[in-house]
Amino acid sequence: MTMLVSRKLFLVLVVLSHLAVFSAAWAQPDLSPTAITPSPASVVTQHDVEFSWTVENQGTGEAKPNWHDWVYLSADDVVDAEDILLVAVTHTQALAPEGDYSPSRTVTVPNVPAGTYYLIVTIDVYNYLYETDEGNNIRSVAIEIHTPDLQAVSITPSSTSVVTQHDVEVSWTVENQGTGEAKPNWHDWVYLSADDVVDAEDILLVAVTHTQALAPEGDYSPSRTVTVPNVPAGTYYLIVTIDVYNYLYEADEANPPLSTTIEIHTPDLQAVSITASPLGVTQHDIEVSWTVENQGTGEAKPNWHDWVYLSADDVVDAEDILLVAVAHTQALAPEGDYSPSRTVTVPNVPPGSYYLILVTDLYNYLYEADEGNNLIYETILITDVEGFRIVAIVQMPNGRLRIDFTNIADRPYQLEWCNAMEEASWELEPFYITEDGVETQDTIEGTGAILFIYVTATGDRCFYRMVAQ
Ligand SMILES: [Ca+2]
Ligand SMILES: [Ca+2]
Ligand SMILES: [Ca+2]
Ligand SMILES: [Ca+2]
Repeated sequence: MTMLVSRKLFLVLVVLSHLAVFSAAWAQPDLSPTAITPSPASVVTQHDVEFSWTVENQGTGEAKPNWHDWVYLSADDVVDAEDILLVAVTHTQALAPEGDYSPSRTVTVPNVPAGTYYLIVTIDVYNYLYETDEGNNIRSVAIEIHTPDLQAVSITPSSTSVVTQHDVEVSWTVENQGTGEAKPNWHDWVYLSADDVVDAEDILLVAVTHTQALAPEGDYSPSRTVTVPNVPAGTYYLIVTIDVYNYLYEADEANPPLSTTIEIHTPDLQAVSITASPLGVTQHDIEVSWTVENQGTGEAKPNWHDWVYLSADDVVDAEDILLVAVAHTQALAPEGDYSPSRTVTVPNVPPGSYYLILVTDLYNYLYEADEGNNLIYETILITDVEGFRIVAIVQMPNGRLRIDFTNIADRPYQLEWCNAMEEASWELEPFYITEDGVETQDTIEGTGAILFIYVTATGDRCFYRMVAQ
């Protein structure tokens, strides 16, 4: 009896268990996306957006991994080849009937023109899962995408007439004329150009990195002080280019660089003259004066230096002797000039003809319209005492020697002359000064210890000297 009951029960259990296996074999999953929550629904290119989607297993069977969810950005609500894959998620965990999952992902909004787009979630894209309903695996939601559009609207120098090596302040204004926030970083560059087009010859004046976002309709107006580069005088262009590296995706990338003209002037120092006594005596002082003029169109900005050399030729080189160095610390306006004078001692050089050379801006601190007119020279005859005592030197024509005999012992004197246009050789003038007076064919006047000797000669570069032996 017990055995029979047990056998019947066993059969029932076997049948039931087969039914269960049979019914389990027919239970299928059915995944379906039920929600997409973009946040916010209005987004901006290049900005991050976080969104999530919910998938439910609406079937009666467990969804067995793996399957894949893909999320597209699409211009319409249908997935096609033009769409952009934003997210691909592989599911490796089973999902029981009535179970769900809601992954969340942060993606960067792709560079697409502003407009209405769709986020499309597709479930089990490879169709690994056999589902009771394969037609409910796609869900889409509209999303508004905005883009920024930077546009330079003005560029203004502090002065439209500037001078090389001088400072100028450059200001410019940029507006975001797009519908989305401009996300940093981007770069503004300002060039100096010979024309209104940026090319390899242009000089970069300013580079500004923007690290702050700029909202739609927002603007900014940086200004920078720059030094006008060393370029020939003329009309130039200041050009501002925005987002030079094109880091920003914009509604209009063709916004042309903005430019404005600027007049650039340059100074031009010219060595105009150098003047000194045409005769110098070693170890004796002479006065040297010179004139420098700014013949350029721009102010010469200090500092620069004038150097006066004594040279055996008309070229400045290492052998020359620096007589004077003057630093100029004041600006010199166009058409302005200056004429310094200095007393210098003639160095101990062999007698002969020399050159006094003036070089202005020798170190070339100043950028000038003409760098080749900075040198001028004058010849000078240099003599030495050679055991004689120089009593006086006078330049002809018609000079006058004023001689104070009180300081000269009673000894022979000679009056000599030379023509500095030729050689520094002294000729004996055919007259002598003695205790009895002066014998000369020229006129001599004087009383007491002071004697004036008037001499006449031709040529403006003849010299007389009175020497005592
Ligand atoms: Ca489905
Ligand atoms: Ca851009
Ligand atoms: Ca010059
Ligand atoms: Ca110069």
